[in-house]
Amino acid sequence: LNQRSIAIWMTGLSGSGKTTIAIALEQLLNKKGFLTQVLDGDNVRTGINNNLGFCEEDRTENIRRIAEINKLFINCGIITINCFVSPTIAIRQQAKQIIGANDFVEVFINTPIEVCEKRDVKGLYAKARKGEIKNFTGIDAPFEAPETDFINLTTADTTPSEAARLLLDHILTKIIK
Ligand code: GGZ
Repeated sequence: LNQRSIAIWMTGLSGSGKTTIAIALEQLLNKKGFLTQVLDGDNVRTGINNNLGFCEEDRTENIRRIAEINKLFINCGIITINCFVSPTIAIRQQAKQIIGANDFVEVFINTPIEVCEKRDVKGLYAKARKGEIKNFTGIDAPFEAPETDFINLTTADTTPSEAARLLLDHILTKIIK
């Protein structure tokens, strides 16, 4: 294999654009011949983590298991692209510690909550405002933005494919052997 594998760890609010950027990045990487695996709620919370909810303890266990899954992919040379809210500094620190700081690139998908709420792709913000969903990140559960050692991507003024390009430029030197 002509690649060094790492975990790309995207954090951000629901609807911030994590998965959209991940898929765009995956296509760019695949075109260059890199093997990738996108991990997000749709393929992890529906399966291996389907016994977990959104209280702090369950989120921590969600991210712990995901970090362990990351190690398996990295071990066989596949670049992982993670799309999890992972709302606190402590929860992301846990992931970084399990995966190893050398193989961990943190990316903040920095979309203001007003924009996420306006998009409301899944109608979850409306439900959270009505109290039909409790513990919703940004509404009645915390989100802590990264403070150090992260790549900042904005989406209000950048298209997903532009964001993916910028991200690719950041990681290319890390993944070429
Ligand atoms: C946050 C929630 C919640 C609550 C359901 N809080 O936009 P989505 O739908 O697809 O992304 C959100 C996803 C968050 O799951 P994660 O595994 O990324 O969260 S964490 O890292 O905190 O464990 C959203 C949906 O699940 N969702 N309820 N209460 N997001």
